[in-house]
This record gives sequence, structure tokens and C-alpha cells, in this order.
Amino acid sequence: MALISPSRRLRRTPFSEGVEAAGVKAYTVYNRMLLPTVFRSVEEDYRHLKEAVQVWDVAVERQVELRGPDAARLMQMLTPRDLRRMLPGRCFYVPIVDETGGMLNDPVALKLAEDRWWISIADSDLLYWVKGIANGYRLDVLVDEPDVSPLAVQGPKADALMARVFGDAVCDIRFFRFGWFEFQGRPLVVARSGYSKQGGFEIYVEGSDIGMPLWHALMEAGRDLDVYAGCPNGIERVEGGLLSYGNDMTDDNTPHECGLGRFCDTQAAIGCMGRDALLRVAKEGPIQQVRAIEIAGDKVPVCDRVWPVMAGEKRVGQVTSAAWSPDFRTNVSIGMVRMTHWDDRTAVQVATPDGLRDAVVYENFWT
Ligand code: THG
Repeated sequence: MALISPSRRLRRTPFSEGVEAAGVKAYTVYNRMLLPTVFRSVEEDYRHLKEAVQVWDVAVERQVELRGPDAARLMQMLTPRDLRRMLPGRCFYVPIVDETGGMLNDPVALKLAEDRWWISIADSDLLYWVKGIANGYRLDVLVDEPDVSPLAVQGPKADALMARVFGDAVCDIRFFRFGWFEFQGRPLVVARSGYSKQGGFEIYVEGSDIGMPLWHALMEAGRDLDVYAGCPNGIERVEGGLLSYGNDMTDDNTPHECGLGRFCDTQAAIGCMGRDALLRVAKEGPIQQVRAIEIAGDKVPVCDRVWPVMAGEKRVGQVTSAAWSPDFRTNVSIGMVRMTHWDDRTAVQVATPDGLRDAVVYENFWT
């Protein structure tokens, strides 16, 4: 592919300088912002992520902030997950659905206070849907995109690195919870979360001006830990079954099709825009669902369009993300498979760009 022309529409991030100095080799575009995809090579980045610690510029995970007396009510209108027992200091993975029950986004929601929330979004323009609802229902809430940019610290040595910059107390943060920790006298939200299965943290950097100082502080402090710049890894996230909005699911899919039924309590989610539609479809159950699919043969090409999943002449699904896994010595992939073929270990074929390959459907991902 040719290069992408920079312009003001394609936003840089507070960490772009550090990303460039580390020798980023490729980007994708996410929420109209640059997201690194490769530093040394996808395979080298993968190995390093599993053995050391990486600092990720995930500023593309933009925040939609809800602030005001109706913030909690508005948040519940967006998702079929029951938020009534969610306490401040918690992160929740929340499917966001439209009035048909279709997925609009799959963000992490942070409850800062009863009247203040951040929705840390995947790649879709959620801000306008949320503003539309707030205004249409005349809610008493401000909705905007604050100057907050997540920086992720991921990998087995993440605790060691973070303790050196924020103090030992960061290690006490439990999974999907957050606390406030100071950097250069500024309180920042630090959560134990991130788009990998290797463990780690996300620092919600409030104020672009401290982006590079924090980047440098982490790189300095982690010299002997082999810290390096990294990014969400296309192999590791498929092994772990972490879904990518726009790739593995779209607004044509319900949360149940996406395997996100465990994050829905539709009956209890009173006010959710898609509640009636989801209650209707939940009665029947989904007819297709996300699955792990192992594709035989040597390394598959990049998956930049759907690959049909076939059972003989019949199309029974599609693969939407795929990669060669060095650890599992096979091609791992994520796809959507029809009910007739979604049982564990069902044999199918996948029509890749370089030909039909044998494949096996699994109910569980690799990690
Ligand atoms: N962190 C933050 N914002 C994000 C992402 C993130 N926004 C975009 C994108 N990632 C949203 N999608 C996901 C997908 C998966 C997870 C988080 C965000 C995730 N899932 C865990 C899992 O499936 O194992 C755990 C979910 C749970 O148990 O609650 O972490 O990564 N800030």
C-alpha cells in the first residue's frame, strides 16, 4: 500500500513524537487519529510484549465525557449492561447498542463519580449518537470529548515499571478498577486494563502537555526492564479473542452474536435504547456467533476483507481477523459462524485470497 498523506484531519496524539522516535513502521487510522500497528515487526513486537513491557500510544481510545445530574441515566440509555451496582472507581466493558440492538461501539466505561463518566471508545463516532440522545431527551448533562489520551503499559513487567513511576501502590489496583495517581503534581486516572491478555495498566493522560514527559519517564525508568514502544498486537489480540469494532463486528450485529451476552442484563437495563429490540431477539437466541477459527497451512495473508467460511458449497460464516501465531504454530482467527457449524471442533473451510483452506471452529480462544 502507498503512504497516508498527513493533514489536520488525521490527528496526531500527545505521544506521536515518542512513537516516531521509536521508529514506528506502520499506522492505521482509528477515530480519525493515528494508531501505530508495527514497531520492529509484528512477530518481534508479539514476542517482546509477552516477555517484557511495552508503552502503547492508545490516544485513539478517545473519551466521551458525560457530566451532570443526568449522566448516569444517559449512560444506562446507551447500554444493555446493568449499571445500577457499578461503583465509582470501576471500569465496565459495555456493549453500546442502537434502537435495533445493533452494536454501535464496545467501549470501556469508567465511573468517576455518580455525575461524571468517561466512555473510552472503539473506532466509531459515538459522540454524535450520545449528544443526539442527550439533546433529544432534554437531559441535564454535558457531553464532550475532553483532552484525555490513554497510554497503555502492557506486558509481564508492567507492574515493575509502573511502581517505579507511580509508586508501589499502583500494584494494588485490581483488574478493571482504577485509582488516582500523581505525575508531576497532576492527578491521573490509572486503571488495570488494556487491549492485551498480558496484563498491565492504562494511564488516562489528562492534558496533552504531560504526554511526552510521561512517555520519557516510563522509557527512562524501564531501561533495565527492556521497555520499548509497542501497540495493540494483531497476533496476540486474536489469540486472546479481543474483538475489534469495525472488523469483527459492526452495527449489523447484536451483542449476543458478538459473544458479549455475558455483558448484557437486558431485562434489568431499563432505559436502554435497544432494550425492546434485544429482548425480542434474545428470546430466539442468535443464529450466528463469534468463534475462534484455526486455519490450516502456512502463514495467511493480511485479512483486510471478509473471508467466507464454507461447508462444502454452503457459506456458513466469515473470518474477519487472522494471523500466524508463532506460539501455537498455526493460523489463529476470529470469525462469525452460523449455528449449524458453531459447535466446538466443527470442520469447515475458509476461502482465503490464496485459496480454500481447511479450518476448525472452536468455542474458546487460545488464551
Ligand atoms: N481500553 C480502553 N479503551 C478502549 C479499549 C481498551 N477502547 C477501544 C477498545 N479497547 C474497546 N474494546 C475492548 C475490547 C476488549 C476489552 C476492552 C476493550 C477487554 N476485554 C477483556 C476480555 O475480553 O478479556 C475483559 C473484559 C471484562 O472482563 O470486563 O479488556 O482496551 N481504555
